[in-house]
Amino acid sequence: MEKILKSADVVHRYVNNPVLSAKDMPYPADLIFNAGVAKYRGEYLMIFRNDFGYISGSRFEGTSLGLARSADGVHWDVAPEPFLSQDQVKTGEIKRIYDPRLTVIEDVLYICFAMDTMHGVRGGIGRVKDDLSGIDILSLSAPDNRNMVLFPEKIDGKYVRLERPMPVYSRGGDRFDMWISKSPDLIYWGETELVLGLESVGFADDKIGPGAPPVKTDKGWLTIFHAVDRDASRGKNGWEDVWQKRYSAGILLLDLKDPSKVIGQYSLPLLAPETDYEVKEGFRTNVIFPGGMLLEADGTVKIYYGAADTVECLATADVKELLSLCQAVSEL
Ligand code: BMA
Repeated sequence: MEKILKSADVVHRYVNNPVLSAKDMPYPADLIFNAGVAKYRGEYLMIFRNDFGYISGSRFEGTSLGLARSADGVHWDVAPEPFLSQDQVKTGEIKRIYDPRLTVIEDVLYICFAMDTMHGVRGGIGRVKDDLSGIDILSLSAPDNRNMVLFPEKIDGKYVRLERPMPVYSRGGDRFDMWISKSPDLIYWGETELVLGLESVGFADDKIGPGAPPVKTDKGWLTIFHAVDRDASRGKNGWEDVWQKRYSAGILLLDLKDPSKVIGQYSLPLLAPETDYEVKEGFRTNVIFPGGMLLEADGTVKIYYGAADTVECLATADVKELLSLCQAVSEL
């Protein structure tokens, strides 16, 4: 029997979702999803994933990253050319770059991304060029690791990232957790520690991973993550022959001074797939994949997420209500 998951009442999906989809694209596009979003120099910027040229099954001609700009974080203008085209990225070794996340630190815009290579998945961090014409890669992890997100400021003099290594042999199959690492320069990473194990998320039994860059509040770092449960009875779902996973979003609070410490966690999903564009329509149904979270001056939190690996969506919540969902860990 399918376990029913529901979104928290405090979250409101934007009524005109999706905020971006293939029909908004001035160049070939099939799936527009899993975007990173930041407020940068007076506007909202979004860098999104575009899988284009559908062939069959889960095969596409390529993946590029696109750029969109907005004055309100809701309505987006797409740049006429891709931000990073497949041709700019692809080499004999590198297959594609995808699932971008954006963080501004000291007025510099950084991008985290996943990179598929012939020898495994690498998590990358790059500096976005001032004129938004591309990126300079600063570091690439050893395989397999992805879903990196950078905190928006240095903590104790060091850059900090959340990440999701994929230790296939020692954990057995998909059983992946959320980790944290620190760096003096965004190049050398260490002091790695576990933040949250899969077993600490009641609505996941497959894997978890960082979602959007954490948002600073006076109570702690508000942190959204994705959580995956698997059900063998799901079978055919979406465009693929078999798709058994479901992706939801969870929320927790990390200690301001020591973000390796979870100080609060909501035990149920914050967002679970429910609407037609999350559950029924699209390439891989039952997917909510958060990649952006922004706190506005009036306390509204904007949450950006890919839905069904097909479109980019927006949901909002009040920061105080999100904080009150994150009960102290000791009370769970
Ligand atoms: C993950 C990544 C994401 C994707 C998700 C659901 O493993 O590939 O890009 O959104 O699966 O298909």
